[in-house]
Amino acid sequence: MSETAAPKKVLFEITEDLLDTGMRGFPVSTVYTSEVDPGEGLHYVGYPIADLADLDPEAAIFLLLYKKLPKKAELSKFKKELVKRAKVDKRVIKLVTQLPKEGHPMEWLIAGLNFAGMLCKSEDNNYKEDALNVIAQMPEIVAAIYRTRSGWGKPIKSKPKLGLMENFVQMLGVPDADAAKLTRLMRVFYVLHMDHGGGNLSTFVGKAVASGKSDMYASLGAAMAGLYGPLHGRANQECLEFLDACGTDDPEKVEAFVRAEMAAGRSIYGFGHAVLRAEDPRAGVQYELGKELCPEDPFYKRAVVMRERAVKVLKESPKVKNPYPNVDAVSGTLLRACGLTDSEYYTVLFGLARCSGIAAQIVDERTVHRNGKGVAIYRPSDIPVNQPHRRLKKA
Ligand code: NMX
Ligand code: MLT
Repeated sequence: MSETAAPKKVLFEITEDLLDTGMRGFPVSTVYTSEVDPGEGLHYVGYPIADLADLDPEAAIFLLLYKKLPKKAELSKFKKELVKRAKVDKRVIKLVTQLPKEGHPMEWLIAGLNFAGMLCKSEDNNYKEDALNVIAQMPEIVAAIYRTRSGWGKPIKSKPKLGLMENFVQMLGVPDADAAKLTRLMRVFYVLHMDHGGGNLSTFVGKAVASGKSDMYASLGAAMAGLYGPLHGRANQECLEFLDACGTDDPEKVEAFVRAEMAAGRSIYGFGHAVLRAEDPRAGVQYELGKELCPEDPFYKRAVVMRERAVKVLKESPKVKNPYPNVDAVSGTLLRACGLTDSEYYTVLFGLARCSGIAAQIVDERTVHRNGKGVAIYRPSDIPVNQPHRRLKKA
């Protein structure tokens, strides 16, 4: 260091006990799209998520991409931009509809993103172009996966002018569902699930892959492999199965069920968080939405009891740092009540929304950070231990 250079501020001290904790709390980068405050939860560009829940999904995408809420004319222009880009190469749809049924829908989504990359990505690895394209294309890809696997019939023609989630719901064509209710839910679900700071597993993975200058589609495919895990995005599927297994909304029985799950060493899905230390506001918004959409639904009643009793039981465990509901505590319940009864697809719906936030963060990291040069290739270090055959060369 030269004599005049100011000493660098120490942000965080890495002590030995923090190794192998999954980098819990290590600041590794800066992020412009969102923040997760341990007490107050998620904010998009400074706005509390609960205040944004009823926003048009397109306006929320605009917010994450351009860091401001769109004015009326800007939103209308942006919607047209997405409509123009909502073209999926027919071969992508054909390929995703031929995948093996044994695969999980998330495996299909990952394959779908990779197929779309092969056939739709920009020639010059333009992250911004590809971000807009993939955000506009994903509803059609996900709807095709959903319909094909569910045996509901051939993919339905896309009508992007309807709006991102309105079109998605019409392309799903869920038999016997109340389309208005499902659309209301999917609009809120999309906005809530788009982004969660830069440190969640899927976002971290997506940005890491993009830092090696892999393209947007491949980076999002990798990110979705991260989301697939039951401790991350697949907790919404696990949580519905958990409520199903619970089988009651009797508070004493729910509590006994949670205790038995804990005693068996199983996770209490939909509860806990690596950063949050209070109830996730995204859960709060969904519990409220349940009062409007499905107050008498048996799973909803169970989830409401769980909100109190699971917290009570988890609070008794000294190792659990956050006993409160997270984003997955009730999302599957609402999806089920609105006609999407197969929980296997819930993580794909999470991914549909999350890709837009990850894409926005990748655009920032690749084109804005370090004065436009982009964040350097991710390359943390580790400490070698128990490697007995290691011989240091003497100088
Ligand atoms: N059920 C059972 N055990 C838990 C729970 C829970 N809900 N939450 C934390 N623990 C355990 C955790 O496994 C760890 O045990 P050990 O020391 O034996 O490894 C201990 O308590 C301390 O964990 P924390 O520091 O409180 O939480 P951590 O940051 O490690 O993990 C989660 C965060 C979210 C992975 C964890 O709370 C969890 O497994 N929750 C259930 C799964 C879930 O709902 N995931 C969704 C998260 C949101 N998302 O969509 O990504
Ligand atoms: C998320 O939305 O990604 C989850 O809450 C997990 C996280 O932030 O670690």
